[in-house]
Amino acid sequence: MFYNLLYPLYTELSWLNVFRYITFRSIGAAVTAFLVLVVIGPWFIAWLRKKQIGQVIRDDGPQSHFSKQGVPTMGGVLILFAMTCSALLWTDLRSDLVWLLIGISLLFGAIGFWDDLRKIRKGNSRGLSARGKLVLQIGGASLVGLYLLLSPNYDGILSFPFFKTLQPDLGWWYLPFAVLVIVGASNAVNLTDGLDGLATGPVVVTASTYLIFSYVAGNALVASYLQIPFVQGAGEVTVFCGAIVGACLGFLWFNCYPAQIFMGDVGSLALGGTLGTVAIITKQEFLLVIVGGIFVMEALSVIIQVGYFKVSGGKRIFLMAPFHHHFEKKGWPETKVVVRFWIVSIILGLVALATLKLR
Ligand code: 57M
Repeated sequence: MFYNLLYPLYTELSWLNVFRYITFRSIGAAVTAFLVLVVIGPWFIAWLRKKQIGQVIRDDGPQSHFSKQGVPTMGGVLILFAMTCSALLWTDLRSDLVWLLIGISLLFGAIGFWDDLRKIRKGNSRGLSARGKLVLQIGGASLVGLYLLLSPNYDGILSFPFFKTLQPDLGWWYLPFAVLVIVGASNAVNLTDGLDGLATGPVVVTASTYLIFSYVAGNALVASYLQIPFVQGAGEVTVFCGAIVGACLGFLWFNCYPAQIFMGDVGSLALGGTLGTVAIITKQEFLLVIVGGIFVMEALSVIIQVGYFKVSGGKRIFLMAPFHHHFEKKGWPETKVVVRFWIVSIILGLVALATLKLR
């Protein structure tokens, strides 16, 4: 909005020219989202407590989690509010990519909201059926993939980190691939969100990495020099990533150990789906496997655990899946698991950035 309303006035007030710059607007989006979270957070947490919108703790989980019963949840509502307000203020509202990101974040957020509400109403940790959630997610992700593939500026060509000449064109097969990336990312973040701040930290790292990649992808000269696909209008994705980073840093202010609030499925499904969509829009899908390695590792640990459990007649590879629970069961304190996962996430973010030069 600022770009659309204030920048055109720079002929009258020259300093308004600053709203033209992606970097300035990305920082503005991050700071705005952060402040919205930090200012409204205490009030929102108190309101959730008053309404008894608290986490139901499963009885088969780690013993250390039982004390978390009743911690306010659905903090993702505030994350989405801050992200959306900040994006509407700081992005170019004529950008279809911005509306695509706002749409997918609110749609996946609504799926998670419905799931969280059912858990709270039923007083147990079983919300929407896994199948029901999956169908809704696939539907939403398909709409995003269809829109992009029907856009003149978009194609089904895949790019790979490290291999600049490997650029297969999937054609319409890109649609199921895009759905896999968006739905996979959404559920992987959902599985990761099982310790205080555990998902929030890697989301900040991932969004920060894509903030840089989308900035580069949106600049034809730099994209060509670094041999990554040029994406018309990706600069507005940069500003949106700034809003994600700011909102999640603000949420982490309250979600760090001992958490005063959990994001709920409304937050984890939305953030994962949005990051998956950012990866698709910027044509850096495989980069998500690198920078989002924590999410990949957590999801894989569940797949391996459940698969081995079935084929081995009840044996387990990990003490408990997802992977973070394995370390809890080994006796690591929750904060040690979380900070070490953050450290790995930051290293993976640096490796992802290094692929810009290693081509
Ligand atoms: C998403 N949700 C947390 C909170 C958060 C197939 C199976 C692997 C599914 C998986 C599962 O149920 N996943 C659901 C993870 C839950 O967090 C809520 O959910 C939202 C995110 N979706 O925002 O609202 C619990 O996580 C803890 N938490 C924190 N701090 C936070 O900031 O401490 C969350 C956020 C919260 C709180 O305790 O209640 C979750 O863990 O459910 N199942 C599991 O992850 C279970 N694993 C398991 O069953 N493993 C089996 C098989 C199936 C693989 C095995 O290893 O043999 C574990 N989770 C729980 N109990 N709660 C272990 C059992």
